[in-house]
Amino acid sequence: MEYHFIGDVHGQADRLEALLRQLGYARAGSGWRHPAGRVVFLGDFIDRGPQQRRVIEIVRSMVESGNALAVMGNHEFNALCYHNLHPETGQPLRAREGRHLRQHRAFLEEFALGRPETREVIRWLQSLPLHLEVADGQGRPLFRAIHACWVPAVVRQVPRYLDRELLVQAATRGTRLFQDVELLLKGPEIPLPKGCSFHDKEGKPRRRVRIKWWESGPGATYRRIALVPRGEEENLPETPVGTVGNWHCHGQGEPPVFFGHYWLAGPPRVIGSNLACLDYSAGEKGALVAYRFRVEEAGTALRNDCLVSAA
Ligand SMILES: [Mn+2]
Repeated sequence: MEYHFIGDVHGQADRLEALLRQLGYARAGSGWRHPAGRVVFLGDFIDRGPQQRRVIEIVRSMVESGNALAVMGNHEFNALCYHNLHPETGQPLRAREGRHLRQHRAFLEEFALGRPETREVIRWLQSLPLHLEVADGQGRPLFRAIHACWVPAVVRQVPRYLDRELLVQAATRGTRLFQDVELLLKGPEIPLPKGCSFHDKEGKPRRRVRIKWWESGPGATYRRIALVPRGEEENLPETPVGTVGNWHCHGQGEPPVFFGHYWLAGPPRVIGSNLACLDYSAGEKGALVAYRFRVEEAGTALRNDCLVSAA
C-alpha cells in the first residue's frame, strides 16, 4: 500500500493528470485509480490556474470514491469565507473586492458567485478536514498532512471540520480559532525587531514576516528563515529570532508531516527525515510534486528518491 502526497495544484489539471499517470494511476470515471495506492491532496487545488472545474472534478471524484484524501488549503478556506455570509450582518465573511477578488478570479470565472452549482462546490469544500493524521492497523500514526504548518498543541485544539458556526468564528479576527486556522493553513508569522521592515510583493512595507518554520529555532536568524520577495532579505537583521520564532516542534520520532503552501523553488528535496514540503509553485511555472510513501517503510527517514514531479 502506498500514499501519494500531492502539493498545491492551483487549477493545473493537465499537470495533475500527468503526475497521476507517472504515479501509476489510471482513469476511472471522472477520477483516477491506483491498484495499491491513494492520493493525499495537501490543499490549494483552486484559484490561479486555468482548469478550476477539471481539478475539482478530479479531486472530488477521487475523494468520494475512496481513491484520495484531501485537507483544506488557505485558498479553499478563503473561498468558503468569500461565498458565505455572516448570519448577523449579512455581509460576506471575506470582502468581495480588491486583492480578495483578484486572488479568486480564476475560480469565479468558472463558478459564478451565487449559482447553485457554485454553492454545491463550496459546500463540498467545507467538508474537507483542516488536518489529517492516518494511523496503521495497530493505531500507530503513519503520517500527518496539513496545508502549511503542523503544530501539535494547536492541531489538538482545532476541530477537524468547520461547520457553519465554526466557519464564522474562524473568519472573525480576534478569535482563537481565527488565529489557529491562520497558523495551520498559512503558517506562522513573526514580528520583526523594532525599526525593521521589508516590502511585500505589492510594495507595501511590512513589520511582520512569514517564516520557514521548519528552519526555525531560537538560534535561527531573521534573515535566514524569513520568507520575503527576492532582494528584500537584506532589510532583515542577522540577529537570532529567539523564542518568538520557535515553531519547529516536530522532533525525531514523530510521524512524518507532509505539507504544501510555500512556493519552493529549485529541485524538489525533502526537508528532513520526517518533513516534506511538496509545493514547488505548480500554480505558476513550477512542477507539480508528489511524495511516494510506502506503508512498509513507515518509521524510516523520508528520501529524495521518493519524490516524483510533473512539469
Ligand atoms: Mn497555500
